[in-house]
Amino acid sequence: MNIENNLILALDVMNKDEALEICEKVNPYINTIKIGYPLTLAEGLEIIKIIKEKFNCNVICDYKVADIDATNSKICDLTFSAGADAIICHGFVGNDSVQACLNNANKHNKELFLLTEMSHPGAKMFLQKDAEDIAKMGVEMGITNYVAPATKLDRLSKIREIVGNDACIISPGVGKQGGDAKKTLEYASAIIVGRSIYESDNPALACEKIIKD
Ligand code: NUP
Repeated sequence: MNIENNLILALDVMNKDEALEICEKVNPYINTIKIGYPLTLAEGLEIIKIIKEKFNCNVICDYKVADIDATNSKICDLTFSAGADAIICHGFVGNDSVQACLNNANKHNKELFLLTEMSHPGAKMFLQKDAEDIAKMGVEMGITNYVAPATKLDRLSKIREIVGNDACIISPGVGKQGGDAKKTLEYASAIIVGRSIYESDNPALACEKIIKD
């Protein structure tokens, strides 16, 4: 996936008009939009095509798919059929569940991102201890796209070491969660930024600042 300026917008607003207004403002800087449950539950899966058709951008669906294989497959099928270019799945559920997502992404000729470790403080409680094994599992499965935290650079660099330099790592946690764009990009292929852009009085300027940083 070609990610302009190595910057992905996390569009976690909860209404279509607001979402489109922000997309319009950041359009000169951003060609990859990540949507998640907030916008999808508010507006339905149709929002994927609406955004794609209006802005000709990549849409990554951050649905953190984490169920048994059969259910994962259905979730991916609906998401890709709705037009998504990529979906994010959890790794802690194990290789059969992840394989179902991978198979479905391949069937649709779309991409899968494997979430290894999360960026929030609570990730230390359970997920952190298994994150390296999750990344190793991804490599064994032939997965080339990962999500890893901008808030813990030591962990991000460890995951980069495991998945190798050719893999694509997208990294959330820059800005509001405390991560630094420039330092994160020493290890990550692209950063994911939400609130620091969409809550800004001037989302375009916020993008510009992040890119120039
Ligand atoms: O570990 C993760 N941390 C994280 O923040 C995995 C994620 N997918 N995210 C998502 O990235 C989160 O749900 C939100 O959509 C975005 C970060 O947004 P913000 O903190 O920049 O507002």
